[in-house]
Amino acid sequence: MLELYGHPFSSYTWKAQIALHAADLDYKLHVIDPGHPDNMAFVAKHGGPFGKFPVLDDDGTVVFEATSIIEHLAAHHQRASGLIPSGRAEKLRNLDRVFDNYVMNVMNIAVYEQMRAPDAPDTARQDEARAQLRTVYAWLESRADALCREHITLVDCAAAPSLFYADWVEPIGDDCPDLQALRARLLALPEVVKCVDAAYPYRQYFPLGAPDRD
Ligand SMILES: N[C@@H](CCC(=O)N[C@@H](CS)C(=O)NCC(=O)O)C(=O)O
Repeated sequence: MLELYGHPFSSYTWKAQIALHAADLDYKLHVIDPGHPDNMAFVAKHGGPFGKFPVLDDDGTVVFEATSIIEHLAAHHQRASGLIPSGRAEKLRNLDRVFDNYVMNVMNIAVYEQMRAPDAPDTARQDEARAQLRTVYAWLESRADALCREHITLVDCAAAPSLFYADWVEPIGDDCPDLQALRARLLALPEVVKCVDAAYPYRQYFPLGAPDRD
């Protein structure tokens, strides 16, 4: 049994979960919260220099970083090999970096700032993150129509949680219809719907306030 350490509301946990769902691999989710100190200790020990999740335990092989988890699944589980098809691997890995570094992590700047100082966040910092999101949305707009068209790949695993949450922080504007449509295609995938549904009870905790949609 594959063991995944993470949280149902965590964007990077979704990324690994979507890959597991797409490959139809059974796994147990060990939730990271104060009610499960053993799980927190496992992640502190195995989640890289900053003890982050998700972390995968595959029969004793322990992997952190969502992308590395997907690389591990694709390399070691036949049913997951389609997540990184060899003919398109370089392009997919490049777009995976774009979604992590320029969508997910930029969106998180605004979120973490709100968590750091809920009553007096640095709004200039948050506005800057929102402006960066608008820039990356414009860059993605010309590439979005080609994405999420066949079976699920590494890029879809990254794009779904990135765009789900980034749109809550800075809505994708009507000047980016193909990106809006990509987000809708991703959120309609059963593999993603499972994550959205499992995260629903936690929406009230979204630091910037969750919109009444999705
Ligand atoms: N680069 C990491 C990022 C993981 C990450 O930021 N995880 C968040 C949850 S979505 C986390 O561990 N937050 C708790 C913490 O930073 O202590 C990955 O791709 O897995």
